[in-house]
Amino acid sequence: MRTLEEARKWEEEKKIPEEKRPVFHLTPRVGWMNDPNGFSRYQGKYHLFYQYYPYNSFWSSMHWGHAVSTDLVHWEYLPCAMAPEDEYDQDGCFSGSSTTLPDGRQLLVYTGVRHIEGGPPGRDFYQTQCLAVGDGLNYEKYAGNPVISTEMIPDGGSLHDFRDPKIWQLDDGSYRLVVANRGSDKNGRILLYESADGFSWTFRKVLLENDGRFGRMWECPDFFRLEGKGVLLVSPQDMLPEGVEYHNGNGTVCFLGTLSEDGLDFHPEHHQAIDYGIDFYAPQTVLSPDGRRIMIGWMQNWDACAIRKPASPWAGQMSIPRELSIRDGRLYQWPVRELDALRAEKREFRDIEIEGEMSLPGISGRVLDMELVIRPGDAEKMYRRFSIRFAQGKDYYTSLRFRPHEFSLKLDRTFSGSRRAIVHQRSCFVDQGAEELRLRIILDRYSAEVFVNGGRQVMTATIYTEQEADGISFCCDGKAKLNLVQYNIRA
Ligand code: DQQ
Repeated sequence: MRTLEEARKWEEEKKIPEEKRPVFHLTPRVGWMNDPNGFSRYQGKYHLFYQYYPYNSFWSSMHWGHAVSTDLVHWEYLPCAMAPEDEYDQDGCFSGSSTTLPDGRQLLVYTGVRHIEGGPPGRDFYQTQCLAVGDGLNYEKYAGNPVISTEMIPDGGSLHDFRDPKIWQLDDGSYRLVVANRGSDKNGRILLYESADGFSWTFRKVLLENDGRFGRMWECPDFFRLEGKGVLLVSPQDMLPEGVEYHNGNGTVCFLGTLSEDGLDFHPEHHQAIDYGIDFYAPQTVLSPDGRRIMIGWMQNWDACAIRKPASPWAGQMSIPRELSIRDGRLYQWPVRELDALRAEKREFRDIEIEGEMSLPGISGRVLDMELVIRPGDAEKMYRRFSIRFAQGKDYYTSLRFRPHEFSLKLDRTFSGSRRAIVHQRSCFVDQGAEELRLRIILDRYSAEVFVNGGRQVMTATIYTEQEADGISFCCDGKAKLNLVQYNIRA
């Protein structure tokens, strides 16, 4: 068992050159990162913790890494916040969240994974909910841990799958949290607990149960009100595909529905994927001081981790933080407006006719923000395929292919330089009534995030193509008209 002190010393010594990281996406200080944790505002800054294994670039004994930001696009590393060094969390400080106590201290709530000596292989642990209290830099685990023990799981729920508490404070000063649990039918469900002071908790109700339709176990819930609707975000494991809405394996689901005034009765009316790309999981949200609900996700998928070379000094990235809104009964996402301040060197083209393959002068790069509007170029004869290639070099590219007759948009990183037999393509169906396709593409050295039609859908993928491959080209098998604005991003 390695202590917090050891972790802090280790990360101090291991310096990764800035040019080996993305420019404006957060990566682990060193080693491995997965889920965002404790995404919150504290003492005038955004705090973001993350699932962290500093000693190597693979998932192992989970610590909490820590970073702060004033604008969500520049991050400063703080020392590792927690290590799994206590009896009740010796097998990992798993995901959780954070809030502020009335006395100004920061409260972290997380899942402690407790080892059971001689327990069944692969199941020799219990998961319980634990606390740590701190000043934004140093945290002390609560002497009364765990505060939600396995005895507090209702109706024969699993003692092994009980994790990822998301806490929030009510107007009356009391607290609630939602946490994921595997029910006796093996499916995930979301349990809601209440507390007057953040330390002493009671079970209140099952908020929502998976009827078997959305994978099996659910992970990393988040629950909030947005524009009068209740929103529940969950990340199911073991999903089965449903058209192009949901894909196999670990996915993300957003439920929108009615939420009673007391916030206790949630009735979903709509569900959708949160991200239609390859790499997005376990998102968590924070409320900004100006009232925006901002979501960040782990920009990786468990089944596709092999995309990254095992010898890399860091593995795992966070997505660009995204502002959430509801339109036409759907969740929309848009990059935080703070990113706009990093835009530099504008290049603009209007009404460019794309026929066959072509590139545009000055349009290239791997760290950029690009907005495109694609319209038919020939009223009589609609084109059948329009594609954009980026991160393009002699041998490599990643592409977006739009087939208007099928309303389908495909993100494809097959030729991005990956040597692994993992998923490299994903598609989504775009709005069928629209005359034009609008895309905002954000590239940052090792990733592409594509916001479709004003954020109605988002497709995210990591790409580890050599940085020299910075070409961008367009191809149409008929005629298309293109408006394009490109900015380089300068941090
Ligand atoms: N990752 C954490 C768990 C969570 C899972 C462990 C989701 O708390 O359920 O690193 O990626």
